[in-house]
Amino acid sequence: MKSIVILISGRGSNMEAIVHACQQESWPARIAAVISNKADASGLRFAASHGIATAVVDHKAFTSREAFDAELAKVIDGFSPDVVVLAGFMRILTEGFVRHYDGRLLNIHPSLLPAFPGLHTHQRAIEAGCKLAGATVHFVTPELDHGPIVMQAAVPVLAGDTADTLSSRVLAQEHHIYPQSVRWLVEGRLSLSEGVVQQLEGLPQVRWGG
Ligand code: NHR
Ligand code: GAR
Repeated sequence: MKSIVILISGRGSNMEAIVHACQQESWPARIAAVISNKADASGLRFAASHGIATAVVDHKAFTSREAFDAELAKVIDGFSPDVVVLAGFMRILTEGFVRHYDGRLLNIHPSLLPAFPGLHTHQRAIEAGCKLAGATVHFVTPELDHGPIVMQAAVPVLAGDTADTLSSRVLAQEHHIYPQSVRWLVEGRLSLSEGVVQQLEGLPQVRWGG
């Protein structure tokens, strides 16, 4: 049985999708803990109500990113995870932290990387006149939103879209591709070898949400 720790900062709908898929599809894994950098993250209530351990490591209580990351890693490692999942986690992580979880740390980013790394992706995609938007699951590397890509989902950008309408279309796809990717990682069907994604043949790597 593998252990998964999920990091959130807010609503945690991707975390919920992973918790449900893990239970309903009987993954060889359990969600050992949900950890937030914000005490008021609403996702913590969902986790607690599902009997999952929760913890808060408030970044504002630390004077440096290194000190925050060191405490965060200590709390995470208390759950001995095989896999660590960033699900709407909003703090940039230091190189030391990322290297400690090499090959075990996944993120979902709400754009078709390498387009639009960083924040405000939906507004930027609309302003750029993109006809396609989407989400990307990737292994986390020190360079923000530049890690090896595992899976992408694409959706159309429709006339009249706002950042809100586009983000909810993308989010619905995130809830498919993120649990799928985490499942492959805990099942050993997906791994990272010297910075390159190794994936068993036949696993879909793209999804269309049009
Ligand atoms: N850390 C590393 N080293 N590499 C990545 O690829 C990371 C990462 C940490 C988080 C998620 C990412 C996203 O999917 C992620 C990927 C936060 C920011 C950010 O600017 C940017 C990208 C992501 C997460 N955070 C501000 C900061 O100063 C705070 C913003 C806020 O609190 O609202 O850390 O988009
Ligand atoms: C998701 O769209 C996720 O891709 C994005 O924030 C949302 C979190 O929703 N992540 C980032 O922007 C990371 N910087 P959720 O809390 O409901 O999963």
